[in-house]
Amino acid sequence: MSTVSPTTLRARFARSLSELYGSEVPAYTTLVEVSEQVNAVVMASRDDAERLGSIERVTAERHGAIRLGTPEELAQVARIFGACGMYPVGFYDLREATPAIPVVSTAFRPIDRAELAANPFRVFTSLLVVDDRRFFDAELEAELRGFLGERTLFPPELLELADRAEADGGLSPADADAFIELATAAFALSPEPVNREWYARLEAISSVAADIGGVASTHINHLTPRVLDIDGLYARMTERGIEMIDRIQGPPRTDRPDVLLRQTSFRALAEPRTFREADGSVAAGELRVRFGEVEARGVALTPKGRELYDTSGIEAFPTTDEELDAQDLAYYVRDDAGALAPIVYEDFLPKSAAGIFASNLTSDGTMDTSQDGTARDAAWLQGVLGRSLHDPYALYDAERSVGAVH
Ligand code: OOG
Ligand code: NI
Repeated sequence: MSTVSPTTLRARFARSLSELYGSEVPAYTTLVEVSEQVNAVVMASRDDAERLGSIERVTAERHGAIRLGTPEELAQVARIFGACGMYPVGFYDLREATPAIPVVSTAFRPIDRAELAANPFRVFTSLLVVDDRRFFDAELEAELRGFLGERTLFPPELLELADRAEADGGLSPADADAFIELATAAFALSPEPVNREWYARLEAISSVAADIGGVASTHINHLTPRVLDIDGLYARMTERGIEMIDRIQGPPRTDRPDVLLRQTSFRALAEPRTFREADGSVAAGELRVRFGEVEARGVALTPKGRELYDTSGIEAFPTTDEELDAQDLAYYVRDDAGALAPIVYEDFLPKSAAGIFASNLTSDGTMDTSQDGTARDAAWLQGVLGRSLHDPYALYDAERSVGAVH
């Protein structure tokens, strides 16, 4: 019997989530359509339109964002993504952002170039830091732990299928169907009533804390298509009357080679949700927690290039691939003809992520800055995951040292 490979599971999972999210957030479908139009214009007008990835890759390319409450939930989702050939890469501490968000994050993604080319689906995954005293006092921490400890985000059957896929390098067609269905359903917006008082208490501290700890399930927060011209996309969405956040996050537009990642977003319309009131009655209401985002990707910067970007900005960069390579500012390999081929940036930017989180907050929340934050780092996250947490630079370095692309 034929086996459905992790690569196929990943491509199917990305498509299935895209269908789900499109049915839940219609503006997402508009964003995907406009992205495809913009990509068609770029393909028709630029000879080097595919220098940062084939049009097939870019058209299918999505990143999702999810938010979890406990280390156990994070370890479970790592098994589900592992089944799809997606591994944790990078550590992001969003508590260092302004406004501070009480989460630490990683991104699950394929790590080899061939897998990225086949389908680069990645998911920015955040974990609430319930014991950070700047946000949650001891009593609220205990209540949060109690609430989160009682919920089950991922059914046992889904986790068993995920483990089987990882152990056997894939699933039978029938198991693959079941896996995709269960994995997609785990990220659907739940019709379960939200406890109004509990949600409001958390929301006063952080809307992200309320989105995570105020409800008994998780959901896809956003699903982001990739465009080849984000300025063109921004203009077209604005023309259609969709209000975008006021700027594009990441490097500004320049004539230089595109580097890192540029992103922009719009706030989703209020979504209807049901609430359970203090007297036990159920009432209709709405929440605005999910939004639309789009991104454009450029060449990955080396640690030296990243340092230059963080301290001096993009205008300090040389204007050609040759110079970027010669000064060891960005990652390239040589193709068979000896020409430089960019290694695409496959990760996220903490400042942009903070801006994306912030664009979607109803308030800055509250924080007790007289308290110390709880220490969290990559080693801690790796312990929670129970599997290697990859360092993005190590992956880019390895790719460059392997050499030529064919
Ligand atoms: C994640 C925000 C970060 C990005 O693209 O930088 C992010 C979230 O809102 O959960 O998705
Ligand atoms: Ni995002």
